[in-house]
Amino acid sequence: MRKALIGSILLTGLVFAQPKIEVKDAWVREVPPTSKMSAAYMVIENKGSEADKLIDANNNASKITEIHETVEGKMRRVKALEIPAGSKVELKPGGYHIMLINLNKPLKEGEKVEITLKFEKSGEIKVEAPVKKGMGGMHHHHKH
Ligand SMILES: [Cu+2]
Repeated sequence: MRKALIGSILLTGLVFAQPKIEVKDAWVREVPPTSKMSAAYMVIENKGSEADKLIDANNNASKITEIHETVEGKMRRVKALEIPAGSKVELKPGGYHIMLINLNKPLKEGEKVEITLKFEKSGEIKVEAPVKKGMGGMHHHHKH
């Protein structure tokens, strides 16, 4: 409310403060046939003037989707991932990631996973993430 008010005064009422989310470079890690889990990585950029939060995710390759972060080699679930105004958050091996749990089938390079990200203010954003062979970070990833 206050932000909107200040914004409208500063911008002579033309623009209200709002987030503008863009997702790019999404990919999912290829996993061995025995693995029931994988992870998705991407860059989430907020080009808007207000922060937003990633609050949920879904995908068509696994039964469960969680937002995770890796701290000191261990993964833990996070409830929400803040995307501050005018900045970007990188989901990458060893850091934040979207965890795909109970895969419907093993993921092979060249396939695509459809991921739906749900933001608090921006709503749902769908991305197509190609499956790629991961580089590094794998070791951390499997130490659950
Ligand atoms: Cu994880």
